[in-house]
Amino acid sequence: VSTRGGEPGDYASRLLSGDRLALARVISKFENRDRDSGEVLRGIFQKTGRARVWGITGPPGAGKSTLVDQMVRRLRSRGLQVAVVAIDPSSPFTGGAILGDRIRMQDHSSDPGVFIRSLGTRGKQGGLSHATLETVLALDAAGYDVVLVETAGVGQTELEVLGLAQLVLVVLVPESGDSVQMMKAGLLEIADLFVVNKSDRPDADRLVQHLSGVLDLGTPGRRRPEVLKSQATAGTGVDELVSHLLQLASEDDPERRRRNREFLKSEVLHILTERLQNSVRQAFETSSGIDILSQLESRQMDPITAADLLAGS
Ligand SMILES: Nc1nc2c(ncn2[C@@H]2O[C@H](COP(=O)(O)OP(=O)(O)OP(=O)(O)O)[C@@H](O)[C@H]2O)c(=O)[nH]1
Ligand SMILES: [Mg+2]
Repeated sequence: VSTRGGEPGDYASRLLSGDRLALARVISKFENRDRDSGEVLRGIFQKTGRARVWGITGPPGAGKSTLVDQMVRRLRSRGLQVAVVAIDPSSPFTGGAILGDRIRMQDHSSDPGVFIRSLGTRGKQGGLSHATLETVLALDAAGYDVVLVETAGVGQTELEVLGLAQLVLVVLVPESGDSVQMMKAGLLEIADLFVVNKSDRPDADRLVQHLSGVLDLGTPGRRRPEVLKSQATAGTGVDELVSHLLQLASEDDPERRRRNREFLKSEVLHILTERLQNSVRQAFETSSGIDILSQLESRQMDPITAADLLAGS
C-alpha cells in the first residue's frame, strides 16, 4: 500500500479493495470533473460490468424513494449488496422530498452492504448522465451487486440518464391515468416493468387494466412489460417486484444491449463535445483567438471560417 494516498492509482485500488471512503471520494471526483478522474476511471473500468443497474422513474411523489427503500431491504435479505443513486430533482416542487428520502435512507446507514449517494442536476446537458454513468461504474467496481438509480420526472435529461440502466422500472400511481398518454413521449419505450404504487388508493386496478391494454398493442421487437401493483409504505408487492426484476436481469435481451450500445456511444460523444468546447474556449483566450474574435466583430471574418480556424488550431 502506497503512503501517497492522493494518487489516482491509489484511489482506484482503494476503491477496488472495498474502501468506502475512497469510493465516496472517487464519486466526488467524477461529479466535480477533477483533473485526475480520467485516470481513476481507467483504473477501475476493467472491474466493471458485473453489477445489475436498474433505473427507477416516474412522476414526482409517486413513491419511488419509498419503493427503493423497500427494494433495498428485499435485496439485502437475499444477500445482495445494494447501492442507490438518487438524482436530485431540479424541480422546486419535489425539493422537500429529498430531505425525507435522506432521513428514510438513514435506516441503512449502519449496513455496510448499502451505499447511498445523491447527484445534483446542476451542470449542463449531458453532464448529469456523464456523472451518473461514472458513479455507477465506481459502484459496480466497488462490488455492489445491484445499483438502483432513482430519477424523477420524464424529461429529456431523465430519459438520457436512464439509458445507462439495464432495466427500467416505471412507478405510477392510480391517478397517473392521464399521464399514460404523455408517456408515449419515450417512457413507454424504455420501460421494462411498470408498477402501480399506492395500490391502497381507489382505481389502482383500473390503471393496471388501462396500461395493460396500451401495452398489449406492443412495440415491435420488445418484450411486453408486465404491470404489477405495490403499496410501498406497507411493503406490499415489493418482493414480487424484486423477483421479477431479478428474473428479467437474468435473461438476455437484444433491445437492452442495443440501448446500452447507444448510451455508450452518446457518452463518448458527450466527452468529445465537452473537450472540443473546452479547447475552443481556451483558444479564444490566446492572441490568435482574440484576433479572430475582433475580425468577427468587424465583420472581416464569418463564424464558419472562424470555427474552421479554431478547430485547426
Ligand atoms: N398511500 C400511499 N402513500 C404512499 C405509498 N408509497 C409512498 N407513499 C407516500 O407518497 C409520498 C411520496 O413518496 P416518495 O417515496 O417520496 O415519492 P417519490 O416518487 O420518491 O417523490 P420524488 O422523489 O419527490 O419525485 C410520501 O408521503 C409517501 O409516504 C403507498 O403505497 N401508498
Ligand atoms: Mg424520491
